[in-house]
Formats: sequence, C-alpha cells, structure tokens
Amino acid sequence: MYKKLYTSFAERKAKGTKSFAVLIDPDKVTPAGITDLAAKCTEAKVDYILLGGSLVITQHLDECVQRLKASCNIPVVLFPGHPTQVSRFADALLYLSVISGRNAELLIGQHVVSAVPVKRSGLEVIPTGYMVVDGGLPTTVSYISNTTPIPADKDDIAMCTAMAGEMLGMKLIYMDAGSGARDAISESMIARVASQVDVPIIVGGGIRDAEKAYLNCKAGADVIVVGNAIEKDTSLIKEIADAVHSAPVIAK
Ligand code: 1GP
Repeated sequence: MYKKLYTSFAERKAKGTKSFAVLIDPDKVTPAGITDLAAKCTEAKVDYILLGGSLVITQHLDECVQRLKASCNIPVVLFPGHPTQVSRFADALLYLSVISGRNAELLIGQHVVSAVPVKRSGLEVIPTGYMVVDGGLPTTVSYISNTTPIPADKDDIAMCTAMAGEMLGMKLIYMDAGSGARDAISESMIARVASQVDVPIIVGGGIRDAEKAYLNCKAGADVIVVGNAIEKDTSLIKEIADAVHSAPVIAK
C-alpha cells in the first residue's frame, strides 16, 4: 500500500532533507493559471504540489490534476477537504484523519463511506494524522470540521496527539493552523512534536515568508506547505523554496 510517494517522504526525512509543497486550491485557479504555476514551481524546485481545499465548489479537479501532470514532473498529492475530492490522475492521496478533533465523522465515518471509491481509484493512499492548531482566528477548516483546534500554546497536547496518531499507524503528521491563519504554528510546538515523533511532519497554515518557513524547518518540520501567500504573490515560491532547501540537514 505504501509506494512511491510515501517512500519519498520517508527517505527525505531519514536524510534530514526538508521539502517544500505548494498548495493549490482548485477553486482559486484557472486552467491557464495552473500551467503558469507549474512552470514557477518547476523553476523553484518545489518538491510536492498539494491539491485541495475545505470546499471545492468548482468541478474541475480531474482537469486541474491532468493540467499539472502535463505541465510539470512534480508529484501531485491530493489534500482532500471532502471524500469526493478524489482524482485517479494524482500521484497520491493524503488519507486524513482529524486526530486533533473529536468528530467521529472525520476520524472514521467519512472514510467508511468513501472506502470503495478510494480503493478503486488505485491511488497511493497515505494515512495522515491531521492536527488543526488554533491560528488566532476561526479558519474554514475549524468551521467545516466542526472541531476545536488545539490551543496554540498547548505544546504538550500537540505532542501527545501526534504520538497517539503515530502509534495508531499514521504515516505522516500534518500540523495545520488552517489556510490563511493569522498566526502560524509556533516553533516551540513543532519542536515538541518533532522530539517524540519519527514519521515525517508536515506544517502549514499562515506561513507567509521565507524566514518563518526556514525557522519551522529548523524546529523540526519536514515539509512546509504554503497556499494563501503564494496565491497573492507567486514570487514567494522561489524565495520560500530556497529557504526550505537551505535549512540545516539533521538526519534523525
Ligand atoms: C492549509 O496548510 C495549508 O491547509 C496552507 O495554509 O494557505 O495559509 O498557506 P496557507
């Protein structure tokens, strides 16, 4: 079940190599915009493209993936806000369980309902413990998921949540302050989680500049995800990619 993409995350983690992922929300791009973004991501040596959003109102997910695949060689990983956001043309699917919350639907309910189509898609499925952390303002993810985020200053709760997720079999931990969060996740919380968890750690939500991305990597993030800031200024793609790739290599 764990194939190419998971191996890539795990191998990079083992070597201490940090990765940069650009998040594309299908509702916010046009087909022509995708081609342009793909070119910028290639030039900046972006490692992964994440595709998804809490709401996907438009109906062109397959087209987005196909455009991306035709325009670049960067792996396209689905980051679904809903079980309908599955495209067999992608390289992998983050199979998210919202372990920070206590909403049974997002821990197991929606997975049961979508199990057959997900399996039939043939996608590489990567079990991912998804942790929503308070980003200072209510975000779409906290509203839609109907869960209470982990308080921003409760590093120990985050650590224990991630540890439990890993022991339950999650292959990635995704710490997310939510798209457009006012406050990105603190380095102290990332470091606390990284100190106890061996699987790769993805960090996103409210990261707006290269310095924060770099500091998050130094604190223990393995993959940095940026969406909103890049939608506003695509020149940040290269700046943040360079910062992430210049972070110290600390093999675990
Ligand atoms: C959201 O982690 C991602 O789920 C990225 O957040 O859009 O704020 O960069 P931003």
